[in-house]
Amino acid sequence: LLLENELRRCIENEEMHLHYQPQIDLRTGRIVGLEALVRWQHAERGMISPMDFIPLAEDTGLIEPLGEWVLKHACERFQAWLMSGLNFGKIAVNLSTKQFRLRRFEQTVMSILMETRLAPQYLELEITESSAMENAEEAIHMLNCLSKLGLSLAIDDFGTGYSSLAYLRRFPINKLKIDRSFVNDIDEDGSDSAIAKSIIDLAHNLKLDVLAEGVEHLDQSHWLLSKGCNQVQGFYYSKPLPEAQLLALVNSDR
Ligand code: G
Ligand code: G
Ligand code: MN
Ligand code: NA
Repeated sequence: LLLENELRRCIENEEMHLHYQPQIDLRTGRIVGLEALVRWQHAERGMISPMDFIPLAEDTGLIEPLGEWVLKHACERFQAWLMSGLNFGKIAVNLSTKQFRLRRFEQTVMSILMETRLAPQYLELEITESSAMENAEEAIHMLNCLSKLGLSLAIDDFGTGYSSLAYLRRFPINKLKIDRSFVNDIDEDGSDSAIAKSIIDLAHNLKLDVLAEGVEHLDQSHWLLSKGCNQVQGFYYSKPLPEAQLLALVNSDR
């Protein structure tokens, strides 16, 4: 309860932060997107992981204001960067299961896009595979509403859920993100690499982009490139960074 009250207060006082992790096009080596990841820097407890407070927020209804704050802040920052001549491609925002199922959620997204003046093609929303497959008919409806706004949709943590391929084909999505558990030992030719290869092929057959998460070594990138993976994200390229460090990184590149 204590933590719940503090979470409420922190959302109200905007004591949350976003970090941004670059997404890289494997062929060109260029940044083509940023994933926004929320951080809660607690005065006494230190950094609290979203893995701990997102479930809390979902159980207490705080996911609605928290999710809106994240989305609005991400769109606002991205638009500010565009105005200053910095184009990172897209800003990807994670949606929790409950948040994505909120009634009229697409209206919330539309209002935030209008308020922040961000053109929808710069926004990508990520929903996890398990959240998409839970009540898939309803998910298809929601995804269609979101897709009509002109934004992109990605399926996160792909490979860890139980996808029905028949549903997957009906989702108006643009990208599959291979869960990082399959990327760890990818260059060792075991079952993980077989799964990763299957996801890459599946994505291409469905005419989707495919991004591998959790890339920590150059060898993994080489393997992924050789199998036709489009994009990568991971500590090898950059960990999630606060805005100042992100801007320092791109400035040092120029
Ligand atoms: O960034 P980190 O590895 O600590 O993230 C842990 C988990 O929290 C990941 O599964 C990530 O998708 C999730 N997460 C991070 N930021 C957000 C957010 O803004 N909204 C939701 N729903 N999940 C997030
Ligand atoms: O579930 P989702 O894919 O949104 O989770 C993203 C989380 O993965 C972030 O919290 C981020 O800190 C973490 N992450 C990003 N890159 C790497 C990586 O290369 N290795 C590991 N172990 N974690 C990563
Ligand atoms: Mn994600
Ligand atoms: Na993931």
